Amino acid sequence: MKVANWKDAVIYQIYPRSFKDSNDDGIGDIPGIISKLDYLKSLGVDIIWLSPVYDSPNDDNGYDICDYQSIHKDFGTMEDMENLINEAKNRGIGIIMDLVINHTSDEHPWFIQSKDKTSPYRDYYIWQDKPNNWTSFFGGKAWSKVDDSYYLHLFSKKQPDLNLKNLKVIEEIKNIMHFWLKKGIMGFRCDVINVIYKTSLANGKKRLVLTGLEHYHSQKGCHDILKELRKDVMDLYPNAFTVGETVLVNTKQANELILPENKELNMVFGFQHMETDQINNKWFKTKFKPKKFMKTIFKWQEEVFWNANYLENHDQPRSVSRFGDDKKYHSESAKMLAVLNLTLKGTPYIYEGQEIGMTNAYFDSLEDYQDVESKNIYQLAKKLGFPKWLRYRLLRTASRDNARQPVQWDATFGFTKGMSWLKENPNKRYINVLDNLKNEDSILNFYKELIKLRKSSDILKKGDFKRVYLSKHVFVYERLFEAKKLTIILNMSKKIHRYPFEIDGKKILGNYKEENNKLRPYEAVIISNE
Ligand code: TEU
Ligand code: CA
Repeated sequence: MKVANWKDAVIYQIYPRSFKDSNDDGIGDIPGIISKLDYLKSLGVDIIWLSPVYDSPNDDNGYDICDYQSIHKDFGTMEDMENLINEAKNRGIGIIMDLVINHTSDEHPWFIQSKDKTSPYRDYYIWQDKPNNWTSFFGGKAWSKVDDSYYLHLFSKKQPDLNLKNLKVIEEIKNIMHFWLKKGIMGFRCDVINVIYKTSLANGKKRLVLTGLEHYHSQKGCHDILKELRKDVMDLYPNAFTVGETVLVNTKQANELILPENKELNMVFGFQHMETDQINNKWFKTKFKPKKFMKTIFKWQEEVFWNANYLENHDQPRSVSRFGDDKKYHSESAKMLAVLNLTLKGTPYIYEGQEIGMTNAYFDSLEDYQDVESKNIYQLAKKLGFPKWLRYRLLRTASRDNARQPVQWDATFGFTKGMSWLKENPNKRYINVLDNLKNEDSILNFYKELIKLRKSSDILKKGDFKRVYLSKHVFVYERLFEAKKLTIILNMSKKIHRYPFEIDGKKILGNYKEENNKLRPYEAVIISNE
């Protein structure tokens, strides 16, 4: 069956470790994913973004790769992977995989050999006699010592940065991309792709986080590499595409990476909307302000050539807990966020479990957290003298484990019959796929209805975006295509609000006009002018 192209598709992210376990070892795996392909098809998924399944010591749950052309035994075999690609294709579902080329695992044979100063692999990585003052995304210094040398790692010390100035490394990357594209995948989600090129290793300007950023953020050398990978690899495969994960980019920098005439990436995940409820960095969360959030989303809709629209992923807290209300208005706010996610201009991305309104973890013990970033930050906070209550707050509000609890398939759990690698959420009793499938008014069935609407609508797939109204809690925007128009009204609060103005048209979703022009808490309405 034909797969939708990336501009018309609805894309679903699978974090394989937490999706579905087929052999009860407590870890999600590829046969587990295959067993859920019909579920994904019925949801309306066109393309799956599969987070890393390659061989890895799992210091960063697979984002530390030690063999790019392999499958980690926890996830299955290469045959399983080929089977997944084919079974998905038989259902008209494409697959993109994670391309992690900023760094490898320190257990990759390249790095092991590079520790020898005379090895031809020495300058596959970035070695110096002494460190500069750069700091890591995961807190602490960005350099670690081996013998009498230091190597750069922008992430964990077990994720040494590759040297993308080395043409041999570029050739290795091309081979990796060809290897997977030849197996029939549709492309790549490119991990931290705008920090891969370090123009200089000079000391950076002192920053609270990411000292050194100005030497590697969105550099010209990065653009040159992306143009080369596009020309020498991606363009050889029809319908193949790339979506870049691009930290700290503004709309101008996003466009430089995705404008068709630049021939680099097809789209990028920006973070600016994800940074509206924090002070300086993700660990210092502030109270969510819908207006600040939506102002950023409107700006990206108006200024960026084509958006990759997402509200959560394996690194971010759950959107219903963060931007909605996972207590009193759980269903209403999850549905309102679904309307936002699926009516914006650009390709919508849904993260596993978002379609049933899975919530943050709310772990009550430190031992429950598994994420390397969270553990590093907790220890750094302890070293800095943060009181225990504050250290816990950092984790409860911002740990990536909030997004990594296994998918709740039924009220008993349904993910595994073994001991899950990460503690499941007790709210699985009432937030789970099976109950959602049975309840026609569920969040899951609302997603199905919305995805069907989106895929049948040229206005939503191709139409222009126009902001109409932005207030403290109520937001109105239009999607326009030829003479057709959809007006989307969102109440992003617990309060009841009046409609900001009369809107003529036919309600195609929501309860417009049946409540004498009132918007109920977390009400979302779509009105058509046809
Ligand atoms: O994340 C990039 C990154 O900067 C993350 O630290 C993210 O911005 C932050 O956690 C937001 O809360 C990518 C992958 O998505 C992440 O899972 C990896 O840990 C990281 O790169 C290193 O590969
Ligand atoms: Ca398993």
